[in-house]
Amino acid sequence: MISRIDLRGDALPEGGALRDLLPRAEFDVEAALEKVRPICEDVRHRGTAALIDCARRFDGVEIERVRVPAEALERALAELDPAVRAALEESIRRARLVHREQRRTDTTTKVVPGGTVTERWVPVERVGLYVPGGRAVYPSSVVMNVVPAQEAGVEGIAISSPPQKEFGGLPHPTILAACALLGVDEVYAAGGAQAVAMFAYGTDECRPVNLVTGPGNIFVASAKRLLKGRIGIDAEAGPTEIAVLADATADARHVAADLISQAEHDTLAAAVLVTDSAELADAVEAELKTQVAATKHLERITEALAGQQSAIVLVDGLDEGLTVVDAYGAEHLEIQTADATAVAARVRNAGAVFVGPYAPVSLGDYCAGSNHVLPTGGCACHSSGLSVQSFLRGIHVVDYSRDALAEVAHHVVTLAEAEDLPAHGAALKARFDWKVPQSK
Ligand code: HSO
Ligand code: ZN
Repeated sequence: MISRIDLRGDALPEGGALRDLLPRAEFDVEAALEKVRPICEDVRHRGTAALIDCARRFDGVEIERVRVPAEALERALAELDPAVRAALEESIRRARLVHREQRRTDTTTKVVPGGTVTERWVPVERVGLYVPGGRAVYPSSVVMNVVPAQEAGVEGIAISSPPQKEFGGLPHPTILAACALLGVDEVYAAGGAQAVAMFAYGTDECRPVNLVTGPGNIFVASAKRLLKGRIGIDAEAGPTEIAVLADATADARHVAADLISQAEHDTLAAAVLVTDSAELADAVEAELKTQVAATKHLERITEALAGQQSAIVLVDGLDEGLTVVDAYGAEHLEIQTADATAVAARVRNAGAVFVGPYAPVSLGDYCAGSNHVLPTGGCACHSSGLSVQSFLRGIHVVDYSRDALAEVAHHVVTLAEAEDLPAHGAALKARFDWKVPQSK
């Protein structure tokens, strides 16, 4: 049901070699580019007409317009199950608490008397947030994209989610209700690569955006790669991952339930247990068998756990366990060990860390206050999840007086000459009667 990788005994290989031993899903974004390119070109040239054709071709539904009318948003909110509304409201409230604290204040550094550099944090003007549809209907992802954008002060927020045949060509009603709850009224029924192209190039209905964020399938990731530069992107999100670092003190029932929880997303989802306890490994495997049998999405979960991307990794001790989880760089990492807080503090690479027995990944998916749009595929080694920071740019504002410039002019001229760029130096000399001021 789940494979084992036994790293006990010999010393662990270094960095890249260790990473190659660890399981990972194949997610070939490059290979999808050839399919995605003509779709994006079509949207670029034919706009809404192309999106309507895509809806017919990929979503099996006839639509007349892509923009979701205001009445549909209002209706979805009015018809939203009150318990779901209350849960979404709590999710939003907690996410706001955390993301509000991430706001940056401008800083001004006095480099010399009369010479300052200010870093001014300015929100991106207009963003397009992608929310998957189809098998994955995630109103929680609306929350996780919109809240940081709003807290960053973004003024133009547009959301796109695939049109659903079942709902007359509109995105899923719970997604529409979540948009309405968050006060987002610009919503489009477009999915996949075509949605990213709509955001990048704009159409008669949708003005182009500066930045596209949010998870999606391989075609969304591929379109992001193709259009990056014209638009900013957060990440090329791949299938979701959970790694659990556990020792003999962990409860096998919890560990198994958490591995299954993320395997539920996708047949390519990764569930990895890293442990120094062979007894725990056996107990978790036994638990997986019983618990999986009782799940609703049995086939998907079974395939994800049996896939090459999932495994139980046996290590000699917690230090080695930490080396392994750092090499893996999981999207989500749970620490289920004695003194979990201290162990968690030593983690270097993870999208988000969940500490101890009462912080399962599912909590973070919905209601911890943390963000659930996180780096996958090992990108946690160099990138962070979505935050207020994702929607801001830090602009350096340079302000020097004549005296402050005179003081450093000779260094600028020297460096300009060293780079064979004398016109750079001349720009300074022009301000001082074509002479380099002598330093005091
Ligand atoms: N675990 C997913 C997010 C999610 N889970 C949405 C449930 N709904 C990726 O972090
Ligand atoms: Zn999840």
